Amino acid sequence: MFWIAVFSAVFLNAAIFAQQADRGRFQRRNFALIKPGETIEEIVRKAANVVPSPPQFAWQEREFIAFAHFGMNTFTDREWGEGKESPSTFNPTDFDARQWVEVFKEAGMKILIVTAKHHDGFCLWPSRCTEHSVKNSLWRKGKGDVIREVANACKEFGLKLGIYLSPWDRHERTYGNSPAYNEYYRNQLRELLTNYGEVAEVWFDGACGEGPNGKKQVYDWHSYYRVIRELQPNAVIFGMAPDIRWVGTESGYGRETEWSVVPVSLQNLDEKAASSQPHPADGAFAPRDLTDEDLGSREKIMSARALLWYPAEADVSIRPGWFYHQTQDGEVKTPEKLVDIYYSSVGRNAVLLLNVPPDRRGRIHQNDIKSLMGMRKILNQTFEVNAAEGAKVIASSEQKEHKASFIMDEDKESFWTAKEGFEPAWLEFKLPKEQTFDVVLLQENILLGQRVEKFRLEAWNGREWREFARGTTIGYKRLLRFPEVTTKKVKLVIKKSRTNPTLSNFGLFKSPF
Ligand code: FUL
Repeated sequence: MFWIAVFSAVFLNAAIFAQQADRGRFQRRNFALIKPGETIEEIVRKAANVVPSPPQFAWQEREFIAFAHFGMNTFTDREWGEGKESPSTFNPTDFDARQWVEVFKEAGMKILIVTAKHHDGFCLWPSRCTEHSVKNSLWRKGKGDVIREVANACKEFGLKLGIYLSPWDRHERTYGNSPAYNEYYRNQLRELLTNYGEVAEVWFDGACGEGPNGKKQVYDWHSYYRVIRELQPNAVIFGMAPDIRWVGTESGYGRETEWSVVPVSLQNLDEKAASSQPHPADGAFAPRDLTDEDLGSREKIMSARALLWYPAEADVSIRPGWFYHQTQDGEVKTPEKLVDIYYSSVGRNAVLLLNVPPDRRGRIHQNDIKSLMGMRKILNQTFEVNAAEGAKVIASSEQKEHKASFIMDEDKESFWTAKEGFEPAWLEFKLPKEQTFDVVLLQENILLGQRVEKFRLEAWNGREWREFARGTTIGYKRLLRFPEVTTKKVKLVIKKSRTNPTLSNFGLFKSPF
């Protein structure tokens, strides 16, 4: 089914904090305000120094997230339920959350987001707010709690828990009576964010199929954010929310040029107010069009009043539907397709949210497991050996505390940066011996901001440098694929950057194909 992006009332958070990475010299923040009359150079410089908040950074580093659509629709064979379904219809025959989480862990996923409530309003936990939940089902004689079992399994296997709580509710009778439903929704959030330990992500879906003559609920998003900030201060909020933005498709494919810093419009906030509160801009920014091909170029930020670190999450299902349907057992995406999606999401500065819907037993189907494991195997084979390991690195310019050699060391936090004003910058990697590769990995140190706008890669063929790949943005992670290259020397030329570029990681890999 499709996400209906109704972003009219999205307001954005902008936490203020100092970045350790910069030894406290600057107060770096995940937003910047633009004053009237600022030049494009000043705006570009500001954009280059906007950084993720600590929860946004932690989320980005997790890279690959599992989504589990499970609920009433699993048993009615639908994608959108009506809300009139009897709770007794929900009856998994062999429910096993440990099996889900074990599979997701093996696949390399770091968070599991589960549909606590989908649009039909049926709750997978025994909510005190409604009778429409597992407590009135036959499953575990009404004593079951899917969220509890999933949360426990996540704890056991070391995954973080995420919650999808659909704002659109086709069962709840207060829906459409705005204040009453807002209260209902907040109470449900409270239950989920209090009783199940740490929650790493809350997923706000924008879908509503009520149509022009349907119920009109005005969501009080700000009050929802307040509940989340209070109860789970380290959680990120996705979608109709301040922290994480929808990439704009449900295909798993992100943009070639993906800026994590995007313009947002400003609503009643001044710099002083922003600097004095922990979540100053929850409710202060309203984003513009978030599905455009170009969101963050110089042209786009030029006329912005405010800029925000607002990174992309790419959601996609392993099957045609979001929920399990037996008829789709033969349509599970192949390992090769999933690998292509990985390169086009994680490899393009987004986080991948892959939906793998449990079946009517309450388990992950063997076909899905096969594809996931196939994907993992290809990725492991590809990224096992970095052909650039041991390379000697020289740079057109480097800072004393951030030398070119730091790119190749084991320390994840160390990085290279050029001196300011020394663009275009280049880096030369002298490999210990001749190597053959067809994948390159690049990572900027986003704790200082996202900066690179254009780069190319060249290989030395014994006589001259030959270009073999090029790109625009890098961001947290950029992966590029190209026909095999064999060489002893590789050069990265950063043709354009918003300010002195950084690089924290570089890799050359050979895919198994
Ligand atoms: C959409 C929903 O309508 C779908 O059912 C699904 O949950 C998807 C992830 O988001 O907006």
